[in-house]
Amino acid sequence: MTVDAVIPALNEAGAIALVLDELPRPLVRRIVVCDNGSTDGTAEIAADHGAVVVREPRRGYGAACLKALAALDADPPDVVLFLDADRSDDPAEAGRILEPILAGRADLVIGSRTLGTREPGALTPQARVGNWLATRLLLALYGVRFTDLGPFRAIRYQPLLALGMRDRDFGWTVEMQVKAARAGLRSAEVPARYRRRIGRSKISGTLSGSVRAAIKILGTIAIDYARRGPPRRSNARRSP
Ligand SMILES: Nc1nc2c(ncn2[C@@H]2O[C@H](COP(=O)(O)OP(=O)(O)O)[C@@H](O)[C@H]2O)c(=O)[nH]1
Ligand SMILES: [Mg+2]
Repeated sequence: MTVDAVIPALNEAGAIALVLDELPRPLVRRIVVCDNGSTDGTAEIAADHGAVVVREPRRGYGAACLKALAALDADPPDVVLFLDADRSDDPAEAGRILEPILAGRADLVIGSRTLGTREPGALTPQARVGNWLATRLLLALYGVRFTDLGPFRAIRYQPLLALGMRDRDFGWTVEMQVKAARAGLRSAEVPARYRRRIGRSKISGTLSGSVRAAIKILGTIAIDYARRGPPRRSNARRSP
């Protein structure tokens, strides 16, 4: 199976080279970095370290992921691995994240920072509360058991396209989990370690970012459920 990696990046010049160098290359065919208007040379560094760089001038985590996925379309992989550009996720764990998919046991794998070890201060208290609340809602409303909405994740490419991902910012990760639950994809979680980021946080490290992310994440769940109601029971599958 071919695996391509997607890394959204906004001003991560201090971290992106390490992330790219630490990603186990035999596992990953291509790495697409979507630069979201960085002003610190992130795009140039990424290109120097072997990434295919695409640019999305409109800000937003989801917008960057969508642009990177569009770049895969001409020569699609079997699996897409997502991770952040700030070196919070440990690229050396890519093999563990991919394993349930490569073994044919899952379609979507979330690297769970709740199950893994967290460096003190890596996950802010507001992010932990938000994740807890969102994953409780996913269980109550969709019958799927997740412990995190973490960015380090892998998903089979064709089922991902079929989900019709749309969110252009902080709702991206939860949208994928909600739509995967509805589509009956087999989901799995593996523990993922989480470190303090290099550089400055743009989302959970600021009050406005946290509030906007919380509203967007909970709103994504609420709007989906209000529009489409409970998922069909036969779709509530889980990997063994
Ligand atoms: N906030 C934000 N992050 C982006 C954007 N585009 C890409 N990113 C990347 O998304 C990842 C997560 O952002 P980060 O600031 O680490 O959020 P945090 O982990 O909640 O502190 C990083 O790799 C950013 O570089 C964007 O438009 N806005
Ligand atoms: Mg981060």
